[in-house]
Amino acid sequence: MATKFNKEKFKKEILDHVRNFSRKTLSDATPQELYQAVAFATRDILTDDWIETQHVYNAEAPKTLYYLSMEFLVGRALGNNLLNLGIIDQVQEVLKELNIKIDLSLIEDQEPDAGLGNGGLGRLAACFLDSLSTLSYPAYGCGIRYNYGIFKQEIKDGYQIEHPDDWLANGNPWEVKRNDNAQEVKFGGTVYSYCDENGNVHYEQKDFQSVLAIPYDMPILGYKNGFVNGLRLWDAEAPEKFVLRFFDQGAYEKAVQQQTLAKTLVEVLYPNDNHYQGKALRLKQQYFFVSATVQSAIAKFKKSNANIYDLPQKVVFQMNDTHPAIAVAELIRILIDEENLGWDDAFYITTHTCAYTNHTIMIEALETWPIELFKTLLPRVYQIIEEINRRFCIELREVHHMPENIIHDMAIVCDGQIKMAYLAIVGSFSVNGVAAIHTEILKNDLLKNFYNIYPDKFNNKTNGITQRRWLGHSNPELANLITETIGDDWYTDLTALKKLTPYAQDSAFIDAYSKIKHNNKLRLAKYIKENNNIIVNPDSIFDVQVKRLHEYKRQLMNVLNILMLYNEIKANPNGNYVPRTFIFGAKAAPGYRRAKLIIKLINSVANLINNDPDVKDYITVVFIENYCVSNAEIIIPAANVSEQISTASKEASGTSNMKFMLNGALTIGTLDGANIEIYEEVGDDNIFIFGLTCEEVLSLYKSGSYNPWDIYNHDEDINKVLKQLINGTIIHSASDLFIELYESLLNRAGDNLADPYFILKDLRPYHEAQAKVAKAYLDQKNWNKMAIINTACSGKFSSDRTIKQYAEDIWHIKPLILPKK
Ligand code: 26Q
Repeated sequence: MATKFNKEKFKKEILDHVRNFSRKTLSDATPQELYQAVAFATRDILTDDWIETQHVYNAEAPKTLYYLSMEFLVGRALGNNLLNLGIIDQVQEVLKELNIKIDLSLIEDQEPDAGLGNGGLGRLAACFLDSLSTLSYPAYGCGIRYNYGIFKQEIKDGYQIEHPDDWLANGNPWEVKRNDNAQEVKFGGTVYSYCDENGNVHYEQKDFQSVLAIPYDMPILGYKNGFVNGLRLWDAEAPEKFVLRFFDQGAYEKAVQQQTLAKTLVEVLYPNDNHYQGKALRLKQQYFFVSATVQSAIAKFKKSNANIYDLPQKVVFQMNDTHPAIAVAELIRILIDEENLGWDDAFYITTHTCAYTNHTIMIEALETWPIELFKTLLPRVYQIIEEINRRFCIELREVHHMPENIIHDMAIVCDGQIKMAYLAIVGSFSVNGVAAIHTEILKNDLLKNFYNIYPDKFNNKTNGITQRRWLGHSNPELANLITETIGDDWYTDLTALKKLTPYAQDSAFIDAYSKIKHNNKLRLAKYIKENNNIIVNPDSIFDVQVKRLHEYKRQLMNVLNILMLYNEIKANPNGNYVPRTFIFGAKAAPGYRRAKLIIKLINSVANLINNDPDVKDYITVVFIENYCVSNAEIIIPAANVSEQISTASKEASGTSNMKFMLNGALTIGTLDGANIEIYEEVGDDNIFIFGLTCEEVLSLYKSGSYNPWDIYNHDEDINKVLKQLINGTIIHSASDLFIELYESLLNRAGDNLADPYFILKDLRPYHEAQAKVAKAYLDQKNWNKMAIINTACSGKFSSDRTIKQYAEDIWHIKPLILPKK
């Protein structure tokens, strides 16, 4: 059912677009103008598929998933769309025949990333959309059309500087505005209740401010199946713009307020990752897109269904973390206030329609909102949350016979705060974690009280990634080699990679595989030369840690190990060392001071090492600016070593670990998140595991018996490195710059434990594991075998597998069959 490609039509569209939109001939068009032209021509092709998919939707009215997420970190669309349409070669021919001199990949580089997410959670949502369409499941992604996505990072004098990400500056060729589906969302005001003649109580919100939610749909294509779902991103507009013309003071003021609200609402993505900040605007954003989505889902449902009680058979809302958890209360509100249902029916329908995914056990990431703020902003929704809580506490007392102290701990509304995770659990029929160990920690630790009363709600869905983008698109040479060797089934069934296992013993295959890795390293070396002006040795180990900067991810431990290595070489400059390039990429939340200081430390250590003639042949340190989806596509295929070194229990799953594995990097990692499942797939011989286990970490927290000074006093090498943080070794002129980091590793401060992430505790085992990595790399043939085994064993980590599990176990949705063309 692959889309028909009409070469002459495609050519004409490119020429017409350049002519009509840029008033130019092709030879004068800039690369950006060429991108726009190719994107519009491509959009024209997929539009027919999109319309057709919509027709089937309308005819069949299948059960539909609404994936609610504050973040969709999609990245670029052009290359991915060409891949999924199966027309890359044809488009390349067209460019050639049109005498266009620049490469398709350079045209693709003109597209700004759709960076509407921070990291793992947002990228997971994007991979899920790709899998949903490839598997033909009826689904919408629902989120916010931020005017500014995740900030652009510049490194200046070693420090992170943030710049706004004006991703819509040149327009967005992929989106379609849908005025006909606009929704009104109401904020503030007062709730009045009145009794009708039958004695039923009704509620009405008055004196509110309203915002118009306008959807923009972006097409999400399945892989060569003609299936197109929509990513629906809501923009905000002020209603009744005309009111501004009136002189009535009250109306004028209100109109201005509404304008301001609409303008600020969707302005920018909050750049926090795994850290909660209780800002009123964030809560407004959450309610805005959730209310618009729930309203439009119900309106659509009612078009083809007469009975509102059938909602759970036709609609499922998956809440991506607690950020959209307000959906629970909003759905109850609509069912009661607008559909005139009683509480019990509204609650039953809601708790059979909503499902919740937890992505973190980090206490500082758990969302709670002050009652006062909530009540002022969303008075009716607050009443409903209070009522959910009141009834829940009664259930705990009367049905589950819970003691009062436990009821207090489990209450949704308590001590002036609303706990969104508890609201999500009580309001959902499914609660899932994102890797096996993470789900176990939820059940036995963080959410154990809830697990005790609702054991059947809890389930695991180990994360996955889409092989279309993370191998097919980002590593085309390896994709081709694999297809030549075992066929192309892997595009839609990643477990087919298992067939590569025997080729790990095949010299010709090993050579071809390692040649491709080398080419990918050259491609990254070129990127680094252009962006950092650093020349890296492509024969050195490319050792990569790319992810958000967070203390629990322990980039600091990586740096301390580099300093230990540096000291070893300085002490014995004539020794034999395996050359290594340490590559970092990481954005820090703009308000996270310590994370930003760690970026400065990495850059300062890079400066020290890259300019030291004693060591620069053995170690190079590179910090790649502005880590994002599009440079991840260059970085990951070039890696030999994948750094997955979080404090055990802290990384819910991780997903870059899977991307690296797929592309043949060996993991050095802790037994945390999905690393454990990677370990199970590849076995002991093909991974470097070190450090504390989850159990050990959790029991050290409980006993409080960890004292980093023991390590400081007994391990000379670690002692030396710590002193170097504060004695001017790293920056001669500013020896006190990193005192904060030194202190955080050794001394407690207020509520903060000393070395809360066990960096010093795991540093020696990490250093030893790194020595094993170096030794293993010397045997290139065996290293390549291990790399091939990693690729061959990565089948489990396709988001296709994850999505099938969600669809079958939680959502109960079925693939839609499109008519044959
Ligand atoms: C919350 C409130 C206010 C402002 C921001 C936030 C906020 C935003 C983003 C809180 C958390 C996040 C992101 C969390 C996240 O990315 N978690 C990651 O999810 C991945 C997908 O499941 C996992 O693989 C990672 O382990 C997990 O860290």
